[in-house]
Amino acid sequence: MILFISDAHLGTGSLESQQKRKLLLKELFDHYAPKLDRMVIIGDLFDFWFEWKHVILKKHFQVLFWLKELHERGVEIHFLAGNHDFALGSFLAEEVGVQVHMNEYSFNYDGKSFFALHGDGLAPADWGYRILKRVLRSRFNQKLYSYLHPNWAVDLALKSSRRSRNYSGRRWDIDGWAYSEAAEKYIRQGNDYVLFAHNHESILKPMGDGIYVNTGDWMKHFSYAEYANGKMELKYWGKPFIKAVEPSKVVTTTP
Ligand SMILES: [Mn+2]
Repeated sequence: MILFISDAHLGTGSLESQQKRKLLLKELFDHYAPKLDRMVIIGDLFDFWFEWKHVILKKHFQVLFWLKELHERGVEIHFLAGNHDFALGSFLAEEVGVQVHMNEYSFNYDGKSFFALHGDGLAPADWGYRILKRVLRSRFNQKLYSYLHPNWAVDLALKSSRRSRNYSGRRWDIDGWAYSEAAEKYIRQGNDYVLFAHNHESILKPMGDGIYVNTGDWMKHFSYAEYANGKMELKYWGKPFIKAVEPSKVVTTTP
């Protein structure tokens, strides 16, 4: 059995909502641990990740510990870079035991082929972001950033992550087709299952000879995909945070 999950954006939101999201993740991990072969985290598990030579972010300790536990129980864990947690260093692989993928992760399982990618920058209109992505991901700039003191380097990053979410939160309805189109392309190339994340929309859609899945998020939807016995399913782990809000206060989903 494989589980696909993404976009929990841990480290953002009120402390109460962060704690609840973490505990729900723990519930999910405990529920699936005995039967799970593999877990694929399709990016943005953390709203921000950076590791200095001797320092990591303490607020993610709990979740990292649970991931390590899962790994020790025999689950193969794959961690794909998102646009919020792309600065993946050696800590995750060496200390937590997860396998890190900076871009896509494709693999075969039970005779089927899977292609997973966070999907930031997929939409053609995102050309500006694609340039920014190269800047953010450059080794040189990450080195420079690492010279900042963590106390305020992290605050700075969280501020800019909030800004990027406000900025990009507007266009998802327009860009949805770009994801479908990209999924179709990868299915035509022979993948049975194409999985994207990033736009916080939970989708499972048959396409040609394959299936396109978007794992949605763990902020609003608490959705994930489960693959077992030749079947892919989109599931929801309860919906504890969906409250009725006045239309003027509806918050756009936050990629
Ligand atoms: Mn994202």
